[in-house]
Amino acid sequence: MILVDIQNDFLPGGALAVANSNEVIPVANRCVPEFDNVIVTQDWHPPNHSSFASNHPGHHVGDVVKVGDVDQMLWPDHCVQLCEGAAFADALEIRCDVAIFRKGTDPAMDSYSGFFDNGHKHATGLHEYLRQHQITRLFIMGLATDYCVKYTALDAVMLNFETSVLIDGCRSVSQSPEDVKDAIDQMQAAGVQIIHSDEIFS
Ligand code: VGL
Ligand code: ZN
Repeated sequence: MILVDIQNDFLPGGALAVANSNEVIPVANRCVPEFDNVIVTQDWHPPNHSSFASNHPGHHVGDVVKVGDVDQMLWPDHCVQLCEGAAFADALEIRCDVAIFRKGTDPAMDSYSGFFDNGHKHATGLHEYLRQHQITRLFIMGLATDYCVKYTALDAVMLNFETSVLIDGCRSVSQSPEDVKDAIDQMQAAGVQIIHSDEIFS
């Protein structure tokens, strides 16, 4: 199971708060004991990261700029390396030896997916880790449905993993139902199974 970015800055009160995101924590805590392998991704940006609007004078949060040849949505400063906002949610019950894959560490390139940066140039090591552990089936949940969950799930099916997203364990940045449906449709069209976490208890 892959828990995507369940970090303080994405929780209510955080720098990039996702509405109702705290509700994913009990879902994660209920599911985690069912899996032999639990992996977490961690958004982990340097202070000069190119996804921060503060690093683009004259631009604002929500603007889209070109960084190299990649479109970059601008965000508030969030998940800065070693800061409290980048820490995992206190209430998240994960073992201290859980496998952590950090992403967004290159100042010049954002990384929504837990597998690759947005330019698909650098791998985080997650694919290699899954191969080494002979894992072929993935269950993904976390934050946010329309960004890091979506891109992680899309890369997972592209890499031929049998991939399910536990949708009740996800919350989205966008509060527009059309945007959420669009993210879900994109995942399903690519071959991601969208399921409820209850379906893993059988
Ligand atoms: C995320 C925006 C910026 C996410 C991370 O975890 O979905 N979204 N950085
Ligand atoms: Zn980020």
